[in-house]
Amino acid sequence: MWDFKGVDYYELDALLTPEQKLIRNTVRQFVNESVLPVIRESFEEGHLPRSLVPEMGKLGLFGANLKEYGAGVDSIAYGLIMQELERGDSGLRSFVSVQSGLVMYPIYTFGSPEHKKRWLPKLASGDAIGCFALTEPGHGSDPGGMESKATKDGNYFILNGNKTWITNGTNADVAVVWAKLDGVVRGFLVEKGTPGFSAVKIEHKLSMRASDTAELYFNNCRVPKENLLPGVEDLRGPLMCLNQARYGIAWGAVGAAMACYEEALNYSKERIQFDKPIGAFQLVQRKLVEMLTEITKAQLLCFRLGQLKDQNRIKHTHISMAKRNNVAMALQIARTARDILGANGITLDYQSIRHMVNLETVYTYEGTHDIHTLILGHDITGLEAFR
Ligand code: TGC
Ligand code: FAD
Repeated sequence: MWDFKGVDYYELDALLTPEQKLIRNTVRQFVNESVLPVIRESFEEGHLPRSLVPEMGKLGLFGANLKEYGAGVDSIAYGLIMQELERGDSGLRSFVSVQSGLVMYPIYTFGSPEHKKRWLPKLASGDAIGCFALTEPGHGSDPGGMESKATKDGNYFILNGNKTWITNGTNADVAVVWAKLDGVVRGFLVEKGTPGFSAVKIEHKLSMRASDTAELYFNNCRVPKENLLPGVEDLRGPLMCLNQARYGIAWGAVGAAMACYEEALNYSKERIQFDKPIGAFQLVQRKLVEMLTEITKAQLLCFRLGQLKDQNRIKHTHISMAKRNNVAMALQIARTARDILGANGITLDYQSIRHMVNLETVYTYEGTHDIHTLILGHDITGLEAFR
């Protein structure tokens, strides 16, 4: 394994504040010292490296961009955290994306003062884990068609329905569940152990193996009426959460791509064929040059996206462009890195194939590549092509 030096061809470091660099370097060191030594085993065994959760809590990685309950870092620093985590493994970044963008964010933004007091400190420290349940077996790209339903019964809501592909579903102390109440999408906080709520781990995944994914069942599940998120109605609620997580993915994908590029570059300088390092062949150089160029373009996209977010000028379509581009870019780079590594590239002794298979999930979740194409197509033409 080679030491990771970072990929910064256009000297973007010069544009970072000392605080942003410090945060990036701290997470980089955490990934080198605590994540990389254990990630292969977790991936092979097919579970989240749970021992890292308290450490990430201590580092302030959960809800890092939230004021009062988190460190309140700016959007570029938040993105750099995601980049470094995904340089370790997409599963780890997923864990933090869900905890921060999909659980703490909706409680912070739409929750009551009691919800915030009860959950945010524990979620920030990692003493509690959360999950976000939007997708259903019959409604992935089209969450507006969801069938999960809540009905009112005195001081309770009765929840019925199934959710699937839920990251952290089996580990979660609290699930942010989206279901229709009188035909309108609403968010409910469902606590572990609530009668009628169960979670079953999805086995045999070949991607995101270092992340736990579950199916959730709500069978006449009685949720106290205070657990309704009061601050939002309609699909806007989950979509606003997705904006936070998709923003993190755009940065995270750059991290995965950087890991693969560095691995391929180092390997190409050491691997000898036809009496020369393979990096001396024009075809390999072209692949490396294309990888570096695409990473640099993606870094610039992220940097500007972060500025727009901090200036409150970001649109969800800006985020779609960066998620769509950067994940496709990272997946292509992971595949090319795997190719440069030859047969060695198919083993977990190297990182590229682990990133490659993880990125297949990232390409699909949080809006598939093609759904983001349609979101952007809609924005620029004014013509909707979903239906
Ligand atoms: P559509 O009519 O296009 O939009 C409904 C209204 O919402 C507005 N809107 C948004 N607002 C804020 N943020 C966004 N991202 C928004 N997208 C759309 C839109 O402007 C409209 O507003 P208005 O005022 O005109 O009514 O809705 P639609 O029913 O046609 O559906 C399209 C949509 C947006 C749902 C679809 O394009 C989409 O995004 N599908 C993807 C679903 C998805 O991303 N699911 C993710 C599940 S969670 C997950 O994957 C977690 S992975 C966790 C991990 O990291 O491990
Ligand atoms: P579908 O929507 O069935 O799409 C299948 C194919 O059809 C795709 O290629 C898609 O682009 C295409 N397609 C669909 N509609 C159109 C259209 N209108 N035009 C053209 N093409 C179209 N969800 C959560 O709620 N919470 C989570 O924590 C979560 N974590 C996940 C973790 C993992 C490991 C995975 C794999 C998924 C996770 N998801 C989660 C679910 C994820 O968000 C969905 O898988 C995703 O939204 C796509 O839905 P689908 O799989 O049902 O695919």
